[in-house]
Amino acid sequence: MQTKTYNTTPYDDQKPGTSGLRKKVKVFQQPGYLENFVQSIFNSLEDFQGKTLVLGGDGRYFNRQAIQIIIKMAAANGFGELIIGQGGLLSTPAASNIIRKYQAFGGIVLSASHNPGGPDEDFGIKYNVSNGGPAPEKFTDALYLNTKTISSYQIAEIDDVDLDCVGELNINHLKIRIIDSVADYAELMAKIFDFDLIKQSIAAGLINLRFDAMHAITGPYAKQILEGVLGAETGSVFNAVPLEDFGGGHPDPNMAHAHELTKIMFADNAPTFGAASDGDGDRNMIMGANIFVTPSDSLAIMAANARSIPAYAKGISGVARSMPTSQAVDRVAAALNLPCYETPTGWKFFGNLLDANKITLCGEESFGSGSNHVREKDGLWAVLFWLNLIARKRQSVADIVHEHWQKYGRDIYCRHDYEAVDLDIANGIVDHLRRQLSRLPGKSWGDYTVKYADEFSYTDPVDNSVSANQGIRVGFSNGSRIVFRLSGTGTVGATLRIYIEKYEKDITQLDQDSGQALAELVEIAELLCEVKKRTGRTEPDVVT
Ligand code: VG1
Ligand code: CO
Repeated sequence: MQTKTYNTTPYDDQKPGTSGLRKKVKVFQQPGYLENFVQSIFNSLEDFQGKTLVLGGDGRYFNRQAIQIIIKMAAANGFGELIIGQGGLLSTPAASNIIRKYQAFGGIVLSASHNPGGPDEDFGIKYNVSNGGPAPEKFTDALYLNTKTISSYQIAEIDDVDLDCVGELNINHLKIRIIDSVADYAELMAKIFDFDLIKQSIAAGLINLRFDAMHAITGPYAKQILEGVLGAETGSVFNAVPLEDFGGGHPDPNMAHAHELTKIMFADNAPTFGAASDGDGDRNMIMGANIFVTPSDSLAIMAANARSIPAYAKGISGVARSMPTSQAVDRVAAALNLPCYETPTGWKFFGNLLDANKITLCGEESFGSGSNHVREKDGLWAVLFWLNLIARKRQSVADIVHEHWQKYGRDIYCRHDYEAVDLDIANGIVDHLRRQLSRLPGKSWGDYTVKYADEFSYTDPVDNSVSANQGIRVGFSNGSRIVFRLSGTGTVGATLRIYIEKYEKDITQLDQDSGQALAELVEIAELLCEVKKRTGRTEPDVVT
């Protein structure tokens, strides 16, 4: 195999964010841009010669071209085997599973997740390590340094690989395997959940489900598992064909973007269960007839009921949530006497805790939950968890949620996102918040008295690495909390996220409207951060 070395010069904007490098497709299409980043990944790795690399993506625009380039670069850099999802497709959790199952050295996952796709939209790339999880910060920091000094990259002069045919191909010392994207994942799910029970409940009409794949990667996975294996009616999974531009939509499973599902679930005679997943299949939204389950509640309910699921029947070792996620799961952990960890935003921070078996379940407010079965969050897994739970409890989603609130109280929650904010203004908001921190404790607005105000810093309990500046927290003496942080996944300007929660334990007040319940805290948030004043906007772009 001939390989060619190309000279290149660094791009200065290749710093990985919360989940890899995300940029507009046009940025990735600049000469050498993708190649620089991929070569910098390889330059940050050691001892991978002859080893296996997993490759797959969410199928968005530029996925196929990028995969062909990466195949040639991996070949030139000396990998011994490439395992690639058919058509270049692998959901993020499926890629994590393949890395673990076939004991690969690592994997490259091509995805910009919930961001829109198409020639003028977003593309993304990230590296996952041998435990199947996103590379830790230590690695992404080293990778970024490499992108700043790169001077050449290597390409093997081989033909494009036919990605559509499952099979094996040998080119000199390199083996390329194109595998069925769904099979291994479906097998894993069947080991975790009681498929027979779910199947019976669907057949008996106890569960009548709709799944919105949002024209993204979970389409084929959900079709095969929910309709094929579990017997849901044909058409239960809709928007099931992955499209390069997600049909022009925003593949983010929340009520703002999954309109079609939301309409179905809030109609008269709504199905009993509704769910959606995102661009790369790691997020989930859970709904019942006329009810939406917040992701923070979903995590808490899963933790409280884990023993109902075969894989967790013997109990769980602990739980973790990202810092902005509501404290609902903390209450369950306290009641069950389980360790509970608070990590920075992003799945990479759960990896060590899972590997060390300090936790079994974890989740984020951003519609992500998962367990020790892989090292990514997993949308369809969460859906199957709920289906298994409903089948076991023989209760509606609404009843499960209400019963949980009765027992633990309710953490009323919402997130406000201000997108594409001018970078200087956004940084000014964060500086303004920082400057107030020391003066806030003791300050009151109505019933809300500030108990603590700080900037979250995390020390990993396994390797003691420290991640500072992970968001600003303002906690009140009544348990309410406001968190501010800038997104690390956007591609235009800055996105300010404001997370608001209030704890309600009065059982006569559990059903209040969250907008009304949180209105006062929303006002306090504005007094603190001045986002409306400083941007001239009147409301957030997205409320979830
Ligand atoms: C967002 C979410 C975060 C999630 C990340 C990746 O990050 O808030 O919880 O882990 O996306 O999810 P940020 O930095 O924009 O807030 V995905 O589904 O985009 O891989
Ligand atoms: Co995602």
